[in-house]
Amino acid sequence: MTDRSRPRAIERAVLESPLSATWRPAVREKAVLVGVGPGIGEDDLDELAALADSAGAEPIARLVQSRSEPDPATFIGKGKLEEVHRVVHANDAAAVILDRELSPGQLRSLEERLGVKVIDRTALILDIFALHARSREGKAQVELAQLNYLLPRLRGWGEAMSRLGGGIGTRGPGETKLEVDRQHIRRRVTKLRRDIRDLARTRDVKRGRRQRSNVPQVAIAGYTNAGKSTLMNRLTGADVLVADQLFATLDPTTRRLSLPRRRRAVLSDTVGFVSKLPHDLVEAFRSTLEEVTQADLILHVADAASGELERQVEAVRRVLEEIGAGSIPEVLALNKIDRVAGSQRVRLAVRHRGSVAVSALTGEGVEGLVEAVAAALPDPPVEVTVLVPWGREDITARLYRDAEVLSTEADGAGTLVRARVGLRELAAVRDFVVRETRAQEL
Ligand SMILES: Nc1nc2c(ncn2[C@@H]2O[C@H](COP(=O)(O)OP(=O)(O)OP(=O)(O)O)[C@@H](O)[C@H]2O)c(=O)[nH]1
Ligand SMILES: [Mg+2]
Repeated sequence: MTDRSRPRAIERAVLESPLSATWRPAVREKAVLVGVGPGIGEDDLDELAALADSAGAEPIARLVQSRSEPDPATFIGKGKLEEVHRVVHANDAAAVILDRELSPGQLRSLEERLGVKVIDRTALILDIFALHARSREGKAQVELAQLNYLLPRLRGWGEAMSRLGGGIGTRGPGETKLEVDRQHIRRRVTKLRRDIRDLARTRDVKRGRRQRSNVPQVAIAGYTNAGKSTLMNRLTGADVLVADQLFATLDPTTRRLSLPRRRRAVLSDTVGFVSKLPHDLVEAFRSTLEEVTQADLILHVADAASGELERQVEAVRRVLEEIGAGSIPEVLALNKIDRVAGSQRVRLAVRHRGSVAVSALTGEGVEGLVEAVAAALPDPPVEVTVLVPWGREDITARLYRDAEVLSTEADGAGTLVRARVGLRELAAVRDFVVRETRAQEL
């Protein structure tokens, strides 16, 4: 909960974003944070406070209610509702932010009872994404997710739509868009889907080119704010934006990574994860998240200094499963180790066997991490020339199936096949190899 003003870059992005037509806050809006859950404590709202801060709100109070199930009508119970009302109006807060996704009905009745804007966790995250999207693809994806969130919450022309007037959690389709009906929104959704597909195709072409070049792909994945972009910059000299903000990075960046023994890989940094990542966002960002599903290796960056480390690691693995990247090998980097005491480091090393402790900030442990990445990558390809004797066409067929055949040429004793093979295929054709070059400049 800071009172620093909104960073300039973000201010600019807001003004430029087509989605923010109505949003011109002169000051950070005060917001009251509310959490509901069994045994919940105020500390459990740390992340919500960081999210609120990243969305440009100023969290001024935290109220929690321990109950196993939220109230079906108003989410929080009656007594707590009165307390929230009191705190909101005593402090002149402009919004109440809840740590879960609310049903459209709950949202509406809470808003009616509290007399201020009510923002759920999903809307808040969508809001940050809207602030941080830079590329055309990113903006289209965010808008798609926002509209899908909005659709079931629209109740025609009247009150429901007017709640969308400016402010955090509402930096959605602007006022001009409020004058359109559901039908119009549906048409827009269809168009956005098509645009996203086309934009993703362009990226696919680039990715396909990289894949054909046989350079292994390493995707950085991790909880938001874990230090993914800092590590990307440290490893490749890229200049991805680093900020103490949640979801600072949305657009994928790809750079070459030099590995020991003259091997190379391609490293990409992309959108971070968070627990309870809104489903609409996962859907909308599928094409961006696919960068991760296509990787040969996932470099999972976690914030070792966070008290929530274990839960965050779990949340990331869950999203990876959900997008179909669950079986890709992973190297776990325990980042921000500069902020972890010695005794705790030992405990972490035992708990996360095979992980590498690093500090993307100071560079500590980064060399070891690069070694670990290189060791975990698939075998480097080797270029060979094989003399396949007459009658052993099965070998040629195998090379066509499992390797990349570069050329064939008839020879007195058989066929000379030049191919790029992995180490396993190399072992299989070992007896027939007449020339071998380790492919170093791939
Ligand atoms: N102390 C310390 N801080 C770090 C380290 N790595 C990153 N940070 C800080 O953590 C914050 C987040 O870093 P980013 O690199 O933007 O994190 P990210 O994972 O890319 O975050 P998003 O793109 O927002 O999901 C910044 O303030 C960094 O300076 C580290 O090793 N040690
Ligand atoms: Mg980042």
